[in-house]
Amino acid sequence: MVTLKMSLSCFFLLQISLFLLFSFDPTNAHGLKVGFYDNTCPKAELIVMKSVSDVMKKDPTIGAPLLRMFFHDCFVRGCEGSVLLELKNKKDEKNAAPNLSIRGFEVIDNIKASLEKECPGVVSCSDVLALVARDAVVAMNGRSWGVETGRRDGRVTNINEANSNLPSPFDNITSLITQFHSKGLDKKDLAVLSGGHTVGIGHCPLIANRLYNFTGKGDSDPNLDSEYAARLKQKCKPTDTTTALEMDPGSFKTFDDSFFKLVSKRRGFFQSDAALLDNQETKSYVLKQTKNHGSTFFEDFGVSMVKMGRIGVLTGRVGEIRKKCTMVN
Ligand code: HEM
Ligand SMILES: *[C@@H]1O[C@H](CO)[C@@H](O)[C@H](O)[C@H]1NC(C)=O
Ligand SMILES: *[C@@H]1O[C@H](CO)[C@@H](O)[C@H](O)[C@H]1NC(C)=O
Ligand SMILES: CC(=O)N[C@H]1CO[C@H](CO)[C@@H](O)[C@@H]1O
Repeated sequence: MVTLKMSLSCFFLLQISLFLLFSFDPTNAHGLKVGFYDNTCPKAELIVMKSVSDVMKKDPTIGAPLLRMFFHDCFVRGCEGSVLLELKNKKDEKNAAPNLSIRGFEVIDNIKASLEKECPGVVSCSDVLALVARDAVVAMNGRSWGVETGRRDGRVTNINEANSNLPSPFDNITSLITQFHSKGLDKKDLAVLSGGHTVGIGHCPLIANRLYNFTGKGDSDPNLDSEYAARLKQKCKPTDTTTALEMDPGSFKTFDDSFFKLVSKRRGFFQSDAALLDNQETKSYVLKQTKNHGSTFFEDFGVSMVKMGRIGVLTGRVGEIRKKCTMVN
């Protein structure tokens, strides 16, 4: 009897300590939730949404880089705001080659300043990026989703990590799948999130090889529709390093599903877009989105963005709530 009692209480003690262990786990991604600031800063999401909608009225092309910024943040060290940090020696993510063309940092800084006025020290820069990405999509006519918040900001940024963690537009499908997998994202997420290229622009040097010298014999990429290649060649001369083209010509400011129609017609802009046709699963996703009533892209995008938003997050007591997004406290 005594032993039974003892083992029972041992059992409960174990349960309690396990419970404490898990509830104090500082790196638990499940610390994220939709509406994290409902009590601590009830107007936070409203302020972000209003600011994004205001800047996009002035410059509708700013939505695309704002969406891209969240992707770059999450893939390097996780979604912890490191993409925003600036180092005096410039060895930060902002100065890494893949970041060359990211714009809109001042938008984030201004939103953060408004949030600090409303509720000082409460809303993290990494959460601002997550909310801004959603609101930018909505402002470009995309569909909304519930953004999980509760991230805290990291204290480290490193130029080399950006160079090695961000996928390249020259990557093949095997490499893309591996890179997404290493971030906890599957083939469907890869296909879905690539759909982000339905908005925005890309620079000529990133497609010059596809147009002029694909295998080093002065040829073009056989996976690029030749009519489309001819049109791109008129706009991108071989040595042009400055011109940028619409990745989804005609609707590059609208978050629609035409990315998938383009890819299916061998008109994907980058090799990495075209590569989606080289795997059975990503290809069938692309083709499914081109059917009039079969498109699930808009709801899928929100689901995959939430998943991406969980990569390497800091929650609980780790990290900090930065006062200014460009520097650690
Ligand atoms: C699959 C791997 C990906 C690769 C290799 C890739 C690569 C690139 C490159 C090279 C550019 C053009 C940069 C320039 O020339 O200015 C670009 C632009 C862009 N990317 Fe991606 N990207 C990928 C995934 C994503 C994801 C997951 C998103 C968001 C969900 C995204 C959103 C964007 C947007 C919106 C732009 C346009 C930016 C602008 O207009 O300034 N990309 N991407
Ligand atoms: C894909 O790219 C990787 C890394 O660049 C390379 O090692 C691999 O051989 C490529 N695979 C194919 C099928 O081209
Ligand atoms: C094409 O690539 C080959 C091999 O890299 C190089 O020798 C040649 O100069 C390139 N041609 C042009 C026109 O850039
Ligand atoms: C926005 C931004 O900071 N872009 C920088 C990206 O990196 C290059 C150097 O590789 C800088 O010149 C840009 O200013």
